[in-house]
Amino acid sequence: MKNSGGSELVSQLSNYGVDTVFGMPGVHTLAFFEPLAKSAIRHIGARHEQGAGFMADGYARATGKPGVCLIISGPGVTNAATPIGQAYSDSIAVLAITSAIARDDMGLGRGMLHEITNQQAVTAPITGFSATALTGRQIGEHLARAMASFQTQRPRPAHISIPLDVLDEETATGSARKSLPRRPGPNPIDIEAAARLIREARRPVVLAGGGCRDAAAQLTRLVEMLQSPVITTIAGKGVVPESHPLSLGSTLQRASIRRLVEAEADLLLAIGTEISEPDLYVTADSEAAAEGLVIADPTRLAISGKLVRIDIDPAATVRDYTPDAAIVADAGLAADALIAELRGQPPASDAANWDLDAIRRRLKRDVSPLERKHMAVLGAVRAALPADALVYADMTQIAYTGCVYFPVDVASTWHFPVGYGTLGYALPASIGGAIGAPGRACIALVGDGGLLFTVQELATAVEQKLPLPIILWDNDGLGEIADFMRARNIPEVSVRPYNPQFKALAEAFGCLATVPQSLDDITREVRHALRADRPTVIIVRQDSEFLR
Ligand SMILES: Cc1ncc(C[n+]2csc(CCOP(=O)(O)OP(=O)(O)O)c2C)c(N)n1
Ligand SMILES: [Mg+2]
Repeated sequence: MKNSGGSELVSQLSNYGVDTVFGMPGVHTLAFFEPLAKSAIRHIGARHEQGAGFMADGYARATGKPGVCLIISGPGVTNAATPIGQAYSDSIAVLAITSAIARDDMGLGRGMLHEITNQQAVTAPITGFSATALTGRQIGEHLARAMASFQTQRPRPAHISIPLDVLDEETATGSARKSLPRRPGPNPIDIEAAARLIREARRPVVLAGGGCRDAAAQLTRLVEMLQSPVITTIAGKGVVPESHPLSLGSTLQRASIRRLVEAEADLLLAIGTEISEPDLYVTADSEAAAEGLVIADPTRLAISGKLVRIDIDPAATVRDYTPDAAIVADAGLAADALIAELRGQPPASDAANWDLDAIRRRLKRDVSPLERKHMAVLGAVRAALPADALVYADMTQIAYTGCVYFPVDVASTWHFPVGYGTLGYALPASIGGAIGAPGRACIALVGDGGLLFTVQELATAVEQKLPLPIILWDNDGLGEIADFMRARNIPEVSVRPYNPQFKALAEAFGCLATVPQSLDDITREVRHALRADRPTVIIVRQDSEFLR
């Protein structure tokens, strides 16, 4: 049999260890499916390419391997653009492989089926690279580049377009690069400079971001050596266990922590974080919180102490702030190098310089009545979950509270679409997570507005027989936007949309569905759902009697 472009792709993916792809077939991708059927790679069919992209994202987060989606040209690409954009802002290794119109038709605007005159350009701004394989040989070249970039750099999604004629054309068999390099370590001169500053600090604070996801043990050792409080961004939630005596959790959004970072720390050690805008939305103060207002415009940190930044992405070490020392390296390798450097001459910083218990008490006090409701529900959910459970959360108010107050002790378990902030993430991403890590508890946490963005993927979850609890926070509308409108005295517009009967909807898809009547009920239902042979939609109404 001839080695077509389609066969070449499938055999290369297999050689890189890809065993699962998410997608939606079409006439343009038939050339993928012929070899795929003969391979060991399983194809998980989604109900929309947006779902397939989020599933690939959720799979990548659960497994640490690239998440692959396989979709058609044109509308497949534009439908997948949103999850690709999300993976870009959250640094997730998503590989989108799509067909494209034939080489001879490119750029002419001939009205071919699924035509985009410049498909590669559609995903260029939301990928590390978007490339078109102009020959069969280039399929392997672009794949090698994608795999190497996932493993060595800040992971960004990649998009490889393969023209129809290249998919069908005979091509030589290429080889997958088996020995890919790993992420680079730090320059010793930079480590020395950073260590000098750290030794001089009395009250250093560590801010750890999503770049530390694979460096939990090293980060924890570093923090213990510095005896410094550690705060994480949302993407970094759990990289040091939040129950650790030095952890202040993912709390940068709280005014008291903001003050601590800005004014009380004499050195901020920021590792694997952009210190990006979504992490800087701040609860104004406890009085405003008591009124239910938890929104303040994000402003940059006004750092008064020294700043040391460590990042794999050179741009992130110098952006927005002027660091006193900057290190370009993998977070874990840099932490190890700092520990080794400081061991000879340990720093004088001491956790006793902080009253961490008082800070924690204040964090617990500074919550609005609505956040208290969220916390009660989140506590009931947490009680049903093992420490390593995967939680995929959507853009809903209960998840915003969860970003701060859902206790997380294991890195890479709280997954929230932080940067791009797209609705509809949680359900399909949790499907990808459940498929990637079948032995682990996995849940989705979603609002009534967000669920309707990707609700059709309930069918995928049923088909895959996933024991997936989907906790639906139902407040009859777009609660967050309604609050923003109210805060600006705008009359409510389109924030109280008509909703379906969610229980009937879930059951129509073949899910189990339940409306808990108490917090204990929630815990029980989540436990039950984790043992079921299909997904369970657990509807928690904000106006529930038991949350009054
Ligand atoms: C794709 C997309 N469109 C619009 C928004 C703006 N947005 C952010 S939160 C939100 C409300 C979501 O409603 P729901 O899921 O019910 O959550 P709630 O705020 O009510 O808890 C909207 C519309 C968004 N984040 N993403
Ligand atoms: Mg809502």
